Amino acid sequence: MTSSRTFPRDFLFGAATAAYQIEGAAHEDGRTDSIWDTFSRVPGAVINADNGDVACDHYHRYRDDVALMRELGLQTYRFSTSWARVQPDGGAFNPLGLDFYSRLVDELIEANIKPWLTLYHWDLPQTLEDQGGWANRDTAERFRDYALGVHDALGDRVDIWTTLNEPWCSSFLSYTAGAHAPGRQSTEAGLAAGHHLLLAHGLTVDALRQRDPNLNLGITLNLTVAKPVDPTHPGDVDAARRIDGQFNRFFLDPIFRGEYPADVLDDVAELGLDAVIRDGDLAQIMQPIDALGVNYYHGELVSDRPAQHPLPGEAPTTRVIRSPFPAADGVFHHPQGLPLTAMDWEVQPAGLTELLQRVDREYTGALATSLYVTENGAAYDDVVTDDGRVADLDRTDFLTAHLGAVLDAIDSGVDVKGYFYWSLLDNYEWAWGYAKRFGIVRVDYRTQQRTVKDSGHAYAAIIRNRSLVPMLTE
Ligand code: GBH
Repeated sequence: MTSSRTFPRDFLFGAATAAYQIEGAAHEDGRTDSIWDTFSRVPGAVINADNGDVACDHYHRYRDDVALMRELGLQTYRFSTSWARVQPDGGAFNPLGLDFYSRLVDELIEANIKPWLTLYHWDLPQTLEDQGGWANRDTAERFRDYALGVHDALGDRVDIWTTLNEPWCSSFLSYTAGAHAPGRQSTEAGLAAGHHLLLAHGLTVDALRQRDPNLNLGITLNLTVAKPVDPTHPGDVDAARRIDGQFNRFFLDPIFRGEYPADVLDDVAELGLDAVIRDGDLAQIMQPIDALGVNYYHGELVSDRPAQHPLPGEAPTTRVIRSPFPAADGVFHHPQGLPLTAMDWEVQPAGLTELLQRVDREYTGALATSLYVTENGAAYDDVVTDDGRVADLDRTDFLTAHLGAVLDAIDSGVDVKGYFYWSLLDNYEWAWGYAKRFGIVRVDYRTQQRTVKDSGHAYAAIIRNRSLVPMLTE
């Protein structure tokens, strides 16, 4: 164990959600369909054909939800705005949609909780998808305009703005694998989407910065740690390189170095990426940013040879899912023998320490870019006891182990400034529908009743004490 289990004075504790996963009110106050409204209705795309029409009904219950956050002692709350609510059909701004976020922000500030805004958590207006979606370059400019409109409404009260949540998911998982909305299955479209998302980020940071130099601007990436099964087998080493290339370096290198990694460009040569990148794009993408959000769930152990007992992969939906990235074909994920969550993801807190150290060393350490863990969490098959408690000790263990991993990174010299548990509430887990629960607060989807789980109480104690020590001795 390391020396201190206490968090730095300015370290922020929070929890995260996303619009489509919690809001519901899918057809209210002028909101139009997003690609998730459409995709959730594609036969076989989502378990139980679940959709976000009602979700956690947060649109109507946000006041109670903010009261819960206050009860938990959260210092910050990461949420996303729904593009189709703010700009139905991607066109004129909708005052009713903006007003919802304005009321939410007021409520948060009133509760002394810092609003952390994400402009895009996967819910593209369907109209824009019909015009080519993220495979169409225009979408990047439309995104900047949307961001400026949200800033007009909230810029006086929100000072931390992140452009995208996990562009890997919005590009390769959504346009190449077809596992997420819009469910397209084109290698070329996935690569184009990846580039246009990065461009959207760069255009938006630039535009918001010009508006107000005092804003804190950033992006959230889903990053991973990839290790070869056998470090002496070149095929395994190359498999780890390819996974690192698509998840991490494809996004980090343009943002922080203004270039795509040469080996990844080689991997995808002849697949049309060159034609999509225009002169000046990389300079536009490489804007100085104030915050890099890291979403970490688990690492990967990979090989060019199949595992004897492979880990289960995607949601068991009935659509055929393709590989997300051309260069990942022929990469096999091997189990590391670690405990599994209900998603069958391995619990690997040490990977978070290693990841934060690596990002600091290779990308952000020398810059004025602060590191935050903007998502980390676990689904478990929670059991409600007779007296109505949710005794989710496994989630409490997950949370304390990962907060410990963050402290390990801090102890080693990495300036990590905050942590958001995913998620505040049980919610719509994309292709898994309502079958997987990540919350520190349970949602009964029949009554919409919220119950703070034991893990939520444990998190509240950690936040109160700003230390893991009570958790180790209690
Ligand atoms: C996050 O995505 C989302 O931001 C959030 O909305 C979601 O609810 C939450 O996590 C929980 O899922 O190696 O091809 O098997 C997490 C995204 C999880 C990205 C697993 C890649 C492995 C893909 N990721 N993952 S693969």
